[in-house]
Amino acid sequence: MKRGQLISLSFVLLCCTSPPASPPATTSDPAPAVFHWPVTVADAEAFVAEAEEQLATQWFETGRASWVAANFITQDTRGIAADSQAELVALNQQLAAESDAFANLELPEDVRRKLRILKASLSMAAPQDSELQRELSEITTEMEATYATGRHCRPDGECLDLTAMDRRMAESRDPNELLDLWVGWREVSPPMRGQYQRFVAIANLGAMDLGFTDLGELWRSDYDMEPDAFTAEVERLWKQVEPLYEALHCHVRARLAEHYGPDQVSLDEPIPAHLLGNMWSQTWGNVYELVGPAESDPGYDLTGILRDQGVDARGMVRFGEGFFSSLGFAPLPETFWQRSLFTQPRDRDVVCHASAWDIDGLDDLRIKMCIQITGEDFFTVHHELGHNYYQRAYNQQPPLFQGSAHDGFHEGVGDTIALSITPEYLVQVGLLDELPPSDADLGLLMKMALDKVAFLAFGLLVDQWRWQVFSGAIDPADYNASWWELRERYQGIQPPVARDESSFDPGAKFHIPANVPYTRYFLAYILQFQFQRALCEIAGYEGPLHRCSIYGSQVAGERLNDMLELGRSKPWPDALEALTGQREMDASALIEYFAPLSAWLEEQNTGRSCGW
Ligand code: X8Z
Ligand code: ZN
Repeated sequence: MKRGQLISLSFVLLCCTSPPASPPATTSDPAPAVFHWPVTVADAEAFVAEAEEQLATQWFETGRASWVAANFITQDTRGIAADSQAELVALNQQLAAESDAFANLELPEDVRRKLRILKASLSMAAPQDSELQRELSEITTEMEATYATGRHCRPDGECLDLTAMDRRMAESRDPNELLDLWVGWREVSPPMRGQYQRFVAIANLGAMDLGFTDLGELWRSDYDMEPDAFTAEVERLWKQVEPLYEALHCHVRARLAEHYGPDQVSLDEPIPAHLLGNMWSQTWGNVYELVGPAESDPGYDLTGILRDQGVDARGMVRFGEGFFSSLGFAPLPETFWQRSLFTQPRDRDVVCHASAWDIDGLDDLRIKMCIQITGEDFFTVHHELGHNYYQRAYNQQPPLFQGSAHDGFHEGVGDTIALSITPEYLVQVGLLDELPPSDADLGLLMKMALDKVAFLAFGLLVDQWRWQVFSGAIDPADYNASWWELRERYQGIQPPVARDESSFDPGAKFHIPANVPYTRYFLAYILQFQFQRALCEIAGYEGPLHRCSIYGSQVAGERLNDMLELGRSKPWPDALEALTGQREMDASALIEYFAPLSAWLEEQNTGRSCGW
């Protein structure tokens, strides 16, 4: 989502999905709407129709400018993108303010819903002052460019970008090298600290102009419920999964302590953040070989298979497309293959963080990703394609309903499909010769838990931090300390070296400089198991949830499409019900999926002292 990533309407943007848009119909007129008092239902309908046309035009423009800026990072492309984003912010803000004129009218439900979306789906708001709008756009485009062009030069003189550092973090087991990479990447973010503080101040003013207390409340207002109820909902879901997270943490810490020794990992302290195989310790699958059950190895390694078979970046995307086709979705348009970026260019900087784009609100779909030939990126390719297929499924909706039921749905679709990448599926598509023995299940489940269960704590805490930053509960003088308090409280990790306020470690994670809300991923990591359980039932699968693949099930594809094509035309519980029959988000499918592993972890952890 690009077009909206830094911008406002979140349906436009979903980190990684771009704002929908239609090709420009007419040149829009930014002059404020004038209504005669008293306003009527017909005025409201006309206002919404005009707003949709103006927004669609601007999304299209800003989408193209942002695409070019992310694919060719230069001073000029940045300036052009910032100009265009400032225009979009101004338009959003103006329309959202004007929509207040209809607040007291009895309106048809779809009009009322569109007016609400106009206000609450901004990921960034700006006051109605063109200087401040421009400043806000410049800050966000510059922070994102700083992140995307960051480099770290190692003691041996070699300079690495984030893609290369990610790879080394995944593969290296040398604590000194890991520490150098971990500290080195965090040198990219101190220059963002002042910019971020200013960003918060301006964006909060914009949110207040719209009647919210701060930007965090605006973000929490886009879930078809009161913002406080949403906060409680997130907490409820976390409580469902917290015991499983703690059990996994306990086991992983014990095994890392065996490998690295008590000098590096202490059994009653948080785990040092550089030892978990990921720059942000957000997924731990890369340390599988250090912590997996010795007696139950999965017997295959997807990275090795892809490399042995000579599958390249495009080939990985073709596998993803093939999966969706097997469910009955139409193939991706030819322009997708022509316009997407699949590999990191050697001669220029691009924003490598993976994203999916919808440029025209019809079928100009693209992904932008510096694909590495790894099992991890095979999953991320499916994640991105999930955004594109969702975007296409709702392209018949009017512009303000082109978006997901809520942002966690957008993030969860591709991941749901990727849950079907089971050994059976890999055999079916010729990536694996024979099925591993069924006693390999524990190993497969552990690998999955290291990515999916470990992520939950990180997925939660990023916005716990931002919500408090936006509300003022966290003072700018404590940005870094408060970040590490939350990292310790939720994830049970600690920085490998002392950190202080000369650093700005939150800025070393893409979604902070790019201003992409993060609770969506926490929700997606729960929803994807709920979606998968429903799809497996629909496909007629019987057996343990973790062995189910819906590959080839057209009936499952149809039901998935029923949910996707609704876009955001209905409250999200309606969309959830269309697929699962349930109206509440619920982690019981995730718990069921990992049940065999939970039992094993409980045995392993007997006699260990867990917690931190
Ligand atoms: O940012 C992403 C996607 C694009 S929406 C690659 N993800 C989060 C992250 O990388 O931090 C997917 C999982 C979490
Ligand atoms: Zn995504």
